[in-house]
Amino acid sequence: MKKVQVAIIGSGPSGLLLGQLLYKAGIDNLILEQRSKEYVLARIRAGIIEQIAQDLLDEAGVGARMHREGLVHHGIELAFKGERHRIDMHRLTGGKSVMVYGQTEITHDLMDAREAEGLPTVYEAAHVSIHDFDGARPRVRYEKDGRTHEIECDFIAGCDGFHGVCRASVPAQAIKTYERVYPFGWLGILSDTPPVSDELIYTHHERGFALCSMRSPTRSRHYVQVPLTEKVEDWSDERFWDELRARLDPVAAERLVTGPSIEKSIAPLRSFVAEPMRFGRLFLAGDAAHIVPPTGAKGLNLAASDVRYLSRALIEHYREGSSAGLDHYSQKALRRIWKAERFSWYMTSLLHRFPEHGEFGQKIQEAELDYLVHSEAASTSLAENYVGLPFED
Ligand code: RFL
Ligand code: PHB
Repeated sequence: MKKVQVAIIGSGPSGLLLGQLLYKAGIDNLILEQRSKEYVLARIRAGIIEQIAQDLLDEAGVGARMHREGLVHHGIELAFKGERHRIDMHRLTGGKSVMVYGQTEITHDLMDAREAEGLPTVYEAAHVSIHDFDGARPRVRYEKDGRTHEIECDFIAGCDGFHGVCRASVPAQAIKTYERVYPFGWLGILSDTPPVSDELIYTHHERGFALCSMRSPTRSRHYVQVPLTEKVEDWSDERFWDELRARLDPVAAERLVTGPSIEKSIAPLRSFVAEPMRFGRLFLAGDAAHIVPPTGAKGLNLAASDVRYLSRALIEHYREGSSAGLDHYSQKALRRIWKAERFSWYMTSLLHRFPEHGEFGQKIQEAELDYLVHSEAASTSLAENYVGLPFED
């Protein structure tokens, strides 16, 4: 039977980044991915990278293109009651910033580095299943080209996202989950049009939330809040642009440049945490263990921070024979996760229209936004969470 030190399930950002960091430390690993490489690369998702995630990509040796092509952002804009207000994150956090660089590009860079080093990834691995992770010799089984393969490993890293097989393989009595499903989703489009502004605009409006984001000076990413009953087929590009324009402040609406969409999709919004994140020799990381609504731009960044804890713990285990890092992984990661869950829930509650909250709810949101942009203390709290809280270890 084939053997590997760490079997990684999933080639999203969590799995790829973990694989690269372990490889750099001399720990051999195999990635099993159920989809094709092209499918994984076609998914348009996150776009805001915190400093800690940037540092980790540098550590993994894949940060060069991000530093060349990414856009450094020092602030964000909050719009409500038809006016925009800037939150100067750089000043409020003593010099911190975030990077605008697409998850697709990060995935690309990590896949290229993995290929260049000749590290193994099995794409289109069907019926992946994990076994004996509560014992000393876990195994992973999958099918490929009509044959069944089995791999023995020391550890399994469950980096297979929210719908993956790893969390689902844990006995129900060993895991507790916490969840909030929001009564709306985000309809997003990608287009080769210049961004409305140099910085992201998060807009509160009685018609619903809107976000103007970007991938480059010539490529924009926009979102509008829609009810969960909406179907993407019912949204022509024109309808999308009209709805977005109706929610923007007059200056942004005037500046909005429209064009054909390259991608259009609806994502539901959810908060979710599974505790713990370790089951014997199985460790969950990223979306496999938790989901945040995208309003705080934290999903990908949390995945990176899990991988930082997990990679250090595995390296400590192999180098020093110590299990301390592995034993504390779940507790340390969850402490950070719950703070990002809180922030993402807060930003979602602040900026979206909740029909059941009525006009009173809308007035409270406007009062909170007014307080937020005029109070140094409240702005600082927002800024330090947005750029990413520091590690506490
Ligand atoms: P991923 O990226 O979901 O990758 C998991 C990988 O595992 C594979 N997989 C399996 N492989 C083998 N066997 C199985 N049984 C498997 N089951 C699944 C999947 O094919 C996939 O390749 O998780 P990871 O690596 O933890 O990364 C997390 C981030 O992708 C995620 O947090 C963010 O993208 C979340 N997210 C967003 N975050 C933001 O910060 N800003 C955003 O705008 C934003 N938009 C989004 C998002 C997530 C979305 N999802 C998950 C539906 C938009 C969407 C649509
Ligand atoms: C994005 O560019 O896709 C994006 C940016 C900020 C968010 C969510 C998504 O809060």
